[in-house]
Amino acid sequence: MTRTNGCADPVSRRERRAVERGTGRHEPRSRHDPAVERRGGRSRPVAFAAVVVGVLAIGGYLAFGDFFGQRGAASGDMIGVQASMAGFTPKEIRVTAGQTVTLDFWTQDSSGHLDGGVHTMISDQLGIRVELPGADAVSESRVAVTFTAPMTPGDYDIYCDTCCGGRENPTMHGKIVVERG
Ligand SMILES: [Cu+2]
Repeated sequence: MTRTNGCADPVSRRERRAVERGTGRHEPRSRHDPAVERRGGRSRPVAFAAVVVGVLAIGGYLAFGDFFGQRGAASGDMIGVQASMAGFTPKEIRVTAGQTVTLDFWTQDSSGHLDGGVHTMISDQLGIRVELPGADAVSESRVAVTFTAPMTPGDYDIYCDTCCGGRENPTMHGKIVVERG
């Protein structure tokens, strides 16, 4: 066999290496041969460790990054609002003009106490009209309410029309406060 260039075909290279291993074992040589090192298994644990570190990093980011990130996002993108016989909690929901917001609208009240079995969140100005079924089989019932805040800053009324006197009862009102961006 004649040596042609560095890019010998894989089969003949493998054969040649097999011959070298069979005929003479020179430790120093194999230590300098990257292919032998790779097969020696030293890099496999390293690769495995790298994968583990990667998974932990991603997992940690998802678990804690999200947790910490929520402090910033909570005031913006996802806001919890509870409906009860006391009205909305919190009563004031602060958003930024033009911002798309999702309210996590939830209740622990059972449907038997509510007209039509639901609380509602209604805002004529913001075009919100949502029914939240009572929590019967589960401990909490919830529904996501997504809307885009108007560009005009100000207070926008929301109310529940299905309990405790509904719209006529001041307690059943809350407000979405739109602040300048
Ligand atoms: Cu209600």
